[in-house]
Amino acid sequence: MAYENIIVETREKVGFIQLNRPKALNALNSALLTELTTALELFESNARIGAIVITGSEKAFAAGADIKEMQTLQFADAYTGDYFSGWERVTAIRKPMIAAVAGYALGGGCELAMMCDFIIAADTAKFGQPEITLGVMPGMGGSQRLTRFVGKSKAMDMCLTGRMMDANEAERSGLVSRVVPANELVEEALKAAQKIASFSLPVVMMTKETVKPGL
Ligand code: CO8
Repeated sequence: MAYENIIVETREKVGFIQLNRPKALNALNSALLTELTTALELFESNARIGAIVITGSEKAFAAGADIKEMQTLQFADAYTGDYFSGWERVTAIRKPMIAAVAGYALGGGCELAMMCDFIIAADTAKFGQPEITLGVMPGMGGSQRLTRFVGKSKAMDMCLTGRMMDANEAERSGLVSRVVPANELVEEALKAAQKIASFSLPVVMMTKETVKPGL
């Protein structure tokens, strides 16, 4: 498949996906979602791949669901058409996914990072659920995931004020597993993914499967 909104590469035993809509700060539109789920499912079915890294650009992992695509959407159409259901294909992936986040991870961008199994953040990362400032609410499970990861008080603070959390606060809060210098982000994420991919694939997959119900 020819991808227009993401870059897909194989690095040894790791599937590498870079979101690539730089002019829109990697805003997540339907075309990007279709490409992302296709690439993930191809890595899932490729026996040589043991782990997956998803990253964005230096400025933005993803600045959210695509506001321009959503702005004409009527509530009834979004609801009956199950507008966000495609994201369940991301959470259905059974191989480990690492989000390597630099810059903005906002709204749906923060949610995509949280759908991954862990987040490695650059020291430039900024996380937030600013939906409330647009008159909408987190729509892809983010309000529940964020609460499970950072606790009620901080999740309420983030979702109700729309403020951003920097990388250090995100690490203190348990949202990210580690913070690294921005220029080492992709290398560190790939290193972690290669390590995972060096282990027994069935055991890696079973480990992910058994950790998930605890979330
Ligand atoms: N969607 C579409 N385009 C975007 C988005 C986005 N989420 N974010 C940025 N862009 C575009 C801008 O429109 C701009 O394009 P153009 O040059 O054509 O005008 C380009 O990216 C660059 O953006 P800025 O000029 O704004 O860049 P700055 O560096 O000045 O600011 C920010 C960066 C702070 C990230 C700023 O762009 C911003 O605040 N973006 C919006 C962030 C946001 O609100 N995200 C949440 C979106 S809603 C969501 O994710 C889930 C909604 C669930 C709804 C459920 C109801 C159905």
